[in-house]
Amino acid sequence: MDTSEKILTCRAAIAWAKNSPLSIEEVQVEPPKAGEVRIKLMSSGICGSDDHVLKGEFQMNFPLIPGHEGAGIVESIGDGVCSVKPGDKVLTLIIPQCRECSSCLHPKGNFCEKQDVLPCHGSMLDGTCRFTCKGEKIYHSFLVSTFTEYTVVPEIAVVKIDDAAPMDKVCLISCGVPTGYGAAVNSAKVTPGSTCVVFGLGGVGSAIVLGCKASGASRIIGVDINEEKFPRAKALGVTDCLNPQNFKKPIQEVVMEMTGIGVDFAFEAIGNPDAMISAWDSCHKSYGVCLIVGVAPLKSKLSLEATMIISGRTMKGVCLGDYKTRDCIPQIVTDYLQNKINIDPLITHQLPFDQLHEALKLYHAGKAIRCVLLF
Ligand code: COD
Ligand code: ZN
Repeated sequence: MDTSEKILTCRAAIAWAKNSPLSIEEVQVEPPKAGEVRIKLMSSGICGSDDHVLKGEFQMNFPLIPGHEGAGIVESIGDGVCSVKPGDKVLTLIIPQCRECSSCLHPKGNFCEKQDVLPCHGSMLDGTCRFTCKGEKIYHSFLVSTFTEYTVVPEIAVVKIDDAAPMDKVCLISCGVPTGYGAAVNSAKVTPGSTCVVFGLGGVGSAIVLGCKASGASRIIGVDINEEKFPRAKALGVTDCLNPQNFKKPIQEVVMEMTGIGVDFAFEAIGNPDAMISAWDSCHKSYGVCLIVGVAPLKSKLSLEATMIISGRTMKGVCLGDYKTRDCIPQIVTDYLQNKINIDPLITHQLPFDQLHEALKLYHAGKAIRCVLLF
C-alpha cells in the first residue's frame, strides 16, 4: 500500500517534560514536506547526548521525541528531494550538511549552520513539527528524533548507505562511531607510536580508543570512574586504566608521572569541565593536543592557567569527528563492511524498542557501552 502523502500512526517514545520518564505512545507522523524525508526506523542507539536531552541539559522544547543515532529505510520523500529515494537504507545525521553555509563551504568546517543542537529549537527547518500525540504538538530533537517507528528529517540530515549494511548495528555509525573514531583518526590524526589518554570510556570514548589503536598509538591510557568499563576498554586497546577516585592527587598528575612528559593526544569524552582541564593538563607542554569531544553543561566555563598556554599545546573542539557528514559517513559504513573498522565490540546490548526502559536502565547503571533499540 502506498503510504506516502498519508499521516502515519505509529509508536514513539515521548519525554513530556525534562527529568520525567519516557512513555511509549501512539503518535501521528505527517508526510514529509518539500526537502524532507520520512524514514521507517530499523534501529537506534542510545547515546550520552540523549541522556543530556532527557535531563534538560540542552535547553529544549518539551514534549519531544528523543534519539538521534538512527538507521532506517526511506518510506517517502517530499518535493525536490534527490539524494535519497524510497527503499534506500539511510542514517540520520545529528549534524546536517547543507553544502551552502560558511562551515559547509570551508574545506575544514563541519558544524553546519542549519544544525539544531546548539541552540536547539526542536522543529524542522521551517519552524514547524511533524509529530502530534493526542492532538498535541510534539517537538523533534536535533532535527532527527529516532526513538520512534517513523520520523521525518530534512534531506540535509540524512544520508544513503550501502545496501549491504546490517541495519541492527550501523546506527552507531550515525553518531557515536564518527564522533569518537573520527576525533582520533580525522581530527587529532593520532600518530604511530604516540601516547594518548581518553577521559570517559562510554560509547564515544570507546570509539576514540578504536581510532587511537587503528592509528598505531603505542600507549592508550583510559580514565573512568566506573571500573566496570575497564575490561572492555582493555579489549579495545587501552593499555592502562585509571579511576580518578582511587588517587588523592589530581589525575593529570598521575598521567604526568606515568608518562614523564605528558601525552601526545588527550581526549575528553565525558562533557565535564573538570575533566577537560585534566585532559589539557595531561598533554605535553609543547606539542600535546587536547581534543574536547563532550558537550559541557550550558554556560559552564573553563578555567585554565593562562601563563602556560604560550608553551605550544593545542586545544580543539571536535564534533562528529570533524567529518562533513553527508560526504564522509557512508564511507565509514563501507569501511565496516570491508572489515577496515570493527564497531561490533561497542554494541553490548540489543533490545526491542518496547524494552526502552530496560535499555535506559542498562545505560544508567553503566552496564552498556551501546544498547541498540530494534524496531
Ligand atoms: N571522570 C571520569 N569518567 C567519568 C566521569 C568523571 N568525572 N563522569 C562520567 N564518566 C564516565 C562514565 O562512567 C561513562 O563511562 C563515560 O564517562 C560517559 O559515557 P556515556 O556512555 O555515558 O556517554 P557517551 O560515550 O555515549 O557520550 C559521551 C559524550 C560526552 C560524547 C556525550 O555525552 C556528549 O557530550 N555528546 C555531545 C558531543 C557530540 O559531538 N555530539 C555529537 C552527537 S552526540
Ligand atoms: Zn550522539
